[in-house]
Amino acid sequence: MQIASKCRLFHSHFFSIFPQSIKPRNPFSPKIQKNPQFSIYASSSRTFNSSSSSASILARKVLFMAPGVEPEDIKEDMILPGSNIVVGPYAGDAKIKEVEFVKSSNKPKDCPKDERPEFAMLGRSNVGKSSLINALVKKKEVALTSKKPGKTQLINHFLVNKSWYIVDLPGYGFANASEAARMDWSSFTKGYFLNRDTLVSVLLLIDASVPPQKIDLDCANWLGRNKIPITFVFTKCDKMKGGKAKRPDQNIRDFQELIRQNYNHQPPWIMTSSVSGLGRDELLLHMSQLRNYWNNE
Ligand SMILES: Nc1nc2c(ncn2[C@@H]2O[C@H](COP(=O)(O)OP(=O)(O)O)[C@@H](O)[C@H]2O)c(=O)[nH]1
Ligand SMILES: [Mg+2]
Repeated sequence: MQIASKCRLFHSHFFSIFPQSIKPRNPFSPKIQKNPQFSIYASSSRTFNSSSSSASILARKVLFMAPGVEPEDIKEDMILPGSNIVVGPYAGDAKIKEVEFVKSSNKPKDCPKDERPEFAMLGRSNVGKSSLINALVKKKEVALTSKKPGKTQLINHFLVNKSWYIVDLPGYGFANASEAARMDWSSFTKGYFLNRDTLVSVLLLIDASVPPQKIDLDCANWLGRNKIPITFVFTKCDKMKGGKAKRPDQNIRDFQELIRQNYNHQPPWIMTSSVSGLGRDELLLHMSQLRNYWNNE
């Protein structure tokens, strides 16, 4: 199959990210409510209806259906802890054995052209992107040296197990960047998203230690409108601030609530911490099933 049409097919099957036209009426099936890991989402439920058809409609709306899984087949132990992600038959071979830095590109058209699938890491400056990449690959030497905010505009490709890429994109929302630097980010990075046929999913990193930020919501909505598949990766979930600041789980709930206003189906989301290792293996498993499905289609 041509890569571009493969890309469209894949996206339309597993990333239902069209702007919401109907609000989900029924919240959560009994199974989902029983899962303690799922309580972060379930706690915002309003009414309750246990009929199996509405449970399956619900499952379609709030859970991320893995490739090869039907809503009626879902059991609670198929949902990855700290996420809404269902694990299906394509999951496997998630381990990272080797990573090599391939290249830095300063234009989308200079990116590698070998058609291997890739995941792009995106987020606000200071969201914990470099830390997460290091935690995923467990290799300090791959670490990106911290770049001067707003100055370096590079797309960095890392080849994993000689078969797929992690792509580090420039951060956005630099506090001190000039308007010109910010505009530069948008045309540069938007060009990458709109033209990269081998992009399996954007991992949009969201700092769970702070309340929802407009710039993150704007970014998520732009990606949704352009039908770019997205996985929300909440970072710094270990941070339990005292005092008035909200805890990560509350910030995540608030973020979900805002996202739900614009998305018909909930995109996949997962909680992580680069400090405690929370969510690392789960995120790699999620990536493995998307990638394996991609490779097998
Ligand atoms: N508590 C906590 N701090 C983190 C975590 N990830 C990153 N940080 C801190 O957040 C700051 C920014 O991290 P960095 O990875 O450089 O962010 P980047 O600008 O997105 O690449 C650093 O001080 C990190 O130590 C995390 O999971 N938990
Ligand atoms: Mg960084």
